[in-house]
Amino acid sequence: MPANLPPQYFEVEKKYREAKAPQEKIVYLQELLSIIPKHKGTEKLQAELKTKISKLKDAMTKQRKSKGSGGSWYQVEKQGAGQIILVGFPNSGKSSLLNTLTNAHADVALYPFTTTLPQVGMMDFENIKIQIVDTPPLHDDAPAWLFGLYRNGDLLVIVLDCTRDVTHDFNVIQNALNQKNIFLTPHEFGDVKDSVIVLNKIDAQKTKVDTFIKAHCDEFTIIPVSTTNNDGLKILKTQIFNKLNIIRVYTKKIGQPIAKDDPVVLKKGTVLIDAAEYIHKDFRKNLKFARLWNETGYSGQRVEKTHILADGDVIEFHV
Ligand SMILES: Nc1nc2c(ncn2[C@@H]2O[C@H](COP(=O)(O)OP(=O)(O)O)[C@@H](O)[C@H]2O)c(=O)[nH]1
Ligand SMILES: [Mg+2]
Repeated sequence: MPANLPPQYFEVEKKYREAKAPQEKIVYLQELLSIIPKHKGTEKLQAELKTKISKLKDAMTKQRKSKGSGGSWYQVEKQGAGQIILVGFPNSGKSSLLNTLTNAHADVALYPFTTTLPQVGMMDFENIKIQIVDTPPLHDDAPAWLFGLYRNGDLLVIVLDCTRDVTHDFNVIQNALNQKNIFLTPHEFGDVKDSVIVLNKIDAQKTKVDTFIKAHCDEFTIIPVSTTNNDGLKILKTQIFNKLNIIRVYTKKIGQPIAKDDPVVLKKGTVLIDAAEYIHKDFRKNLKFARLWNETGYSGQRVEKTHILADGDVIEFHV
């Protein structure tokens, strides 16, 4: 056991040991993983936790298959180029946002707690699709699986209601997340969860949102929107894409023209040889060279296997 684990680790570990339901155990194990400082000395422990998580998940899948139901536990399988989780209080406009950004038809209501289960839609962004997950509201009795959903998502979109005190609401949300070891800003313990803050209902603004923006704009990406008149939604879509830290790479067949319609989605920072292997597992071994086209200066030049790819790159593999 590495000696330098933070005290929180042991608190959460205790909860893990006491937890009975496998889904609850998974939540605590994921929390432990996020708390562990990431360095060589903790690699073994990280691997052990990951194994425990996957064993529990396997057991749950088997149980679901044999019993036909997994109990009141919800997780959303990832689809598309990234998974966005909407986070917020009742009535902040999460379901409205899901419906406007995607083809989903989630219930929207004047009264809170309309959404009790995660609802999913796919958002078109240029030539890719991004998954948006609407969630039950965050409140004192929010179920443990809700935090599992937050933790597992690629990006949290925190939806605040401009007709309320957004500074207060944001602080409450941030505290609730911190208590579950989900941190939106750099912190001594735990990883940082990527986020975007949406100031919804900007059409009906009652409180001063300027103060909030001034106080938080250095640390956060903040986007005022209205699902009623669609203000800000285009900017929101672009920011969601930017925050996902992904790139779209296109492959071109030798002798064929460039077609930029069906990209491969990769993590920002991916190098050519890893992209090659992702596209075809034999390419790592067989790749002789590759040529690159893009809008920032390449027009078919040969590039190194360690070349870092960028959004919009077109590659021609020679094997
Ligand atoms: N004025 C205004 N009202 C909105 C906006 N977005 C949502 N609403 C209203 O806010 C209420 C709650 O919306 P809903 O999407 O159900 O919120 P949820 O509980 O977070 O899912 C509904 O009455 C919506 O019509 C907006 O941009 N402007
Ligand atoms: Mg809702």
